[in-house]
Formats: sequence, structure tokens, C-alpha cells
Amino acid sequence: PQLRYPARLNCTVELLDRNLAVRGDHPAVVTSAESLTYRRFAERVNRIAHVLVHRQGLVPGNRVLLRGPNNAWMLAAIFAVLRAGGVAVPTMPLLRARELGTILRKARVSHALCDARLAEELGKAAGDAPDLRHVTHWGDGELEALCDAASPDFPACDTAAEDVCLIGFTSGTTGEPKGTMHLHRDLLAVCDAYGQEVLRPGPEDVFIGSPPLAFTFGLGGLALFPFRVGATTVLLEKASPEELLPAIARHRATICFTAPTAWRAMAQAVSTGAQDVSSLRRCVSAGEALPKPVFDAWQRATGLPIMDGIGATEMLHIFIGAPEERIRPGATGLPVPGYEAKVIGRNGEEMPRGTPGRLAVRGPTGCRYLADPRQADYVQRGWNITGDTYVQDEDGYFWYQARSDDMIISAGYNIAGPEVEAALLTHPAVRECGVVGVPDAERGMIVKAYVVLQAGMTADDALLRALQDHVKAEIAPYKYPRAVEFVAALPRTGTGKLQRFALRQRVGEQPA
Ligand code: 3UK
Repeated sequence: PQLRYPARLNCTVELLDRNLAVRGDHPAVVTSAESLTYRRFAERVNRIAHVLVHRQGLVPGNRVLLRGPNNAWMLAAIFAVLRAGGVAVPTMPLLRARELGTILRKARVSHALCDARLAEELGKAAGDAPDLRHVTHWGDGELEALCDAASPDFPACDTAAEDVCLIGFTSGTTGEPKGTMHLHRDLLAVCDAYGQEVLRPGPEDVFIGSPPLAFTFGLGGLALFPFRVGATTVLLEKASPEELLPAIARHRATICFTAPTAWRAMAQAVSTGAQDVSSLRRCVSAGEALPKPVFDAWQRATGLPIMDGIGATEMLHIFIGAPEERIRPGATGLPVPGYEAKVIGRNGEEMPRGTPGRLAVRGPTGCRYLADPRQADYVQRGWNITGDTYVQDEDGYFWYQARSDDMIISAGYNIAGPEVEAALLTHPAVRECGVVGVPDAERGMIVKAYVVLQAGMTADDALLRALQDHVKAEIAPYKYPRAVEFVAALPRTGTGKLQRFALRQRVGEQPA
């Protein structure tokens, strides 16, 4: 891919102005409340940029916290900050005052733009944020009124390709949240690498999906990729599988981004009900490994493959995946053109094919933590160490095993929880499951499965044993869960990932 950019570069010129010139009347952003052409969307972006710069004194490099559900105001606010030369700091809607306070102080945020419905927690955090000078809300008329009085034209700030424009905070299951810095050129590079080489969208595509814009999976999939080619993005404030499916039909969406659990739920709904997903042509899964049974179920229900891809906030977006014709069900895929990936051992040596090790990757984007000593853990000898254990096969495909910290060592065997989960998911009684290692006097650790049953199933000893036997028949018997607990729901992070550490902590607590 062509990943060279001019030294002076503002990504909003490439993502918005280029489309204005050729397709200003094409829909850019569609929500349940409004539909904005590229021209109207760019005008909103420009008005917000005016407010920030000319009424609120924003200067290039200032950090602006952004907060809202996925809608046209949230996206316009992000783009306004980029256009004005500021640094966008989008935050997940579910964050509380404590977490927001950490982000405000750590990123030295000077301005905040926030959906009025999410004002409360930000208000509580604002008192203890010494650099915060302006907090402006939309949705209650405040930002709208300021925008009405502002010009719809705003020339993009003359930023450098290497200026920081985005700080993405990681969900951070443990420890302080980490801020990952990305440059103007990075936002284009993910479009020109994964977008052009793997996803290959066109201007008539209609993008839709569930990840928040504050999560780089969502920002890429629901804004950068569509805008890079002049396509349309549908933003949903609520995007559970029950809401996403009818929205796909209503908007005739062609490209959908969501997580494996949602693909599984949607496969089930499509196979049992009359859901029209005939408009779809690309289905992207990321955030967690896509179990092969989920791939199979979606393909049975719709005829479409799901494109798995591993990305990380540190890397901005997906760096291993496969274009449709090279998908290998169960594998994550191949390095995205422009990226290199390898599996390494304890001392950085490359592992032989077929042997598990730590994933190392490098390419046009990479980890730059904001003032964080953990930079030295993530980037070693120029390679990004994502914390995932992988196996590379003879053909170069990468097969996910587990987060490196989550590998279960039981009686000397290395067992990957996700493999046991995939085996359990092929049993008709299982809706969702999470597999972790729990301490055991004899074996060091044993495999324990937390299982959410399909509606109408009874949790009893007979079913428990049936699940254990099922796993023994599907994969090497020593991997079967010696402990099984039936639960009503699994703990998940704001980005939809299974919280394995929370499952491990449940041990010893009273079962629900
Ligand atoms: C895990 C996967 C197996 C893996 C993300 C796409 O998930 C994203 O970013 P996060 O910072 O988490 C990164 C970690 O999540 N993971 C993500 N995708 C997969 N594991 N198979 C996958 N397909 O542990 C990785 O290190 O929340 C995903 C695009 C942008 C993103 N930020």
C-alpha cells in the first residue's frame, strides 16, 4: 500500500474536503434523528471548530475531551478538534467521574465537548482538573446556539503529518488507563492499509456497527474507513444485537463492524427469525477472538463469511486479518499489507512455525503511550508486543491462543481458554461461556468454565457432565473443564470483552 504522506497534513482535508469536491451531496452520516450530506456534515464540523478556536481560545495541540453516544454531533466534534489542530480525547460513554478525572488530568485537557445526557459524571470530575477551561454541551441547545452564530467555513489548521491528533484511552482492565497517541498520518494509514487492502470499501457502501466512536475500533470502522472513500456511515446510539439487526435492514447497510458475541447473537436471530440482512457484503469482527463455531453459524445463516481481525488501541486499528478470498475459518489471518508480524519466545527469538509464543508486530502505526513507563513493555526493540499468545502455521496464518497472561497451566499442560470456549459453544445448550484457570492444590490450576445457558435449559448435574463430555469429544480430553458453573451473565468491559480477571476473582465467592 501507498503509505507516504506529505509533511504538512491535516487528516480532515483528506477525509472531508476531498469528498466535498466530488460528492458533496452524498450522505456522509445517517442517524435515527438526521441524515447529513458531506457538505452539511463538513459545515457542522467547521462551525464547531470556529467555536473552539474563536470563542474558546483553542490553540493547536490543546487537548479536547469528547463525550457522547454515537451520533452526528459526537463525530462532528471529533472532526472539529482534528480540523482545528487540537488533540481529540474521546471517552467511553460508561466512564465514571473517577476515570474521567484521571483522563482530564493525565491528558491535561483544556476543553470538553459533551452530550448533555452524559454531563453529570463529567461535571463531577471537572472540579479536580486544573487545565480544564471550557465545558460545552450539545443536545441541550448550548453548542447548537454557538454553532448557529458561527461561520460554516473553517480552513483546516496547517498541521504536520506527525502532529499528534488523537489520544485513545485503553479500557484498562487493571491499573491506570493508558493514553495512546496517534498522528494525523496514522488516521490515514489505517485506511490505506487495512481499509484499501483488506476491507476494500467503495463510495456506495453503507457502514454500520456497534463499537463506540471513543473506541478506535469504532472510530476507524464507522468514520475513517467510510470517509476515506466517500461512503456513508450509519451511527446508532444503541447497538445491541437486537437493535443492530433491524437497523441493518432499515438502512440497507453493506458493511458491519461488531464483536464476536454480537455476531453469535445475530446468527441465532437470523436463523430463527425473518431478519433481512441481504444488503450486507462485509462483516467484520474484532475485539476478541472469533470462535470458529460463530463463523460457521453466521455463514450457515447468511452465506457470508465473517472477517476476523486483531487490532489494538495502541496500534489504532486492525493489523492482522484477511481479505474475503483468503479467510481461513478459525484463524485471525495474515499481517495486513504494510505491517509485519511474528511469534517470538522469551528472548525475542522467532518461534518455529506451529509453536506458540508472543505476538510481535510493527508497521505504519504503533504504540506511543502518553507519559507512561509501560511504553517499554509494549514496544521492545522496535516491535509492538500486544500481550497475545499466537501460533503461526506453515502458510503464515496467525492463530490466536489467548492473552499471554490468561494461558492456563494445569498439571504441566498449556491450555488456551478460548479453545475450550469454542468447543463449548458448539453445544446447543450453551449461549455464552468464559473459561479461566483457577487455583487447584493438586494440578496448580484447573480449567473452569462459566456458562450462560440458552433460554429454556435447566442447569443440573446431567447437563454439566454432558458439557464436559462434549469438550472431551471436540478437543484433546485433558483440556476439558474440571469445574463448570452456570451463571446468568458474564462480566464484560465497556468494549465488550470478557473480563477474565473478574471471573478468576469470583472463585471462592458464593455462586449466584
Ligand atoms: C484483543 C483480539 C483475538 C487482543 C481493537 C480492532 O480490541 C481492540 O483494542 P483494545 O485495545 O484491545 C486489544 C486486545 O484485544 N483482540 C482484539 N481483536 C482480537 N484477540 N482476536 C481478535 N480478532 O488481546 C488485543 O491485544 O481494546 C480491535 C480495532 C481497534 C481496536 N482498538
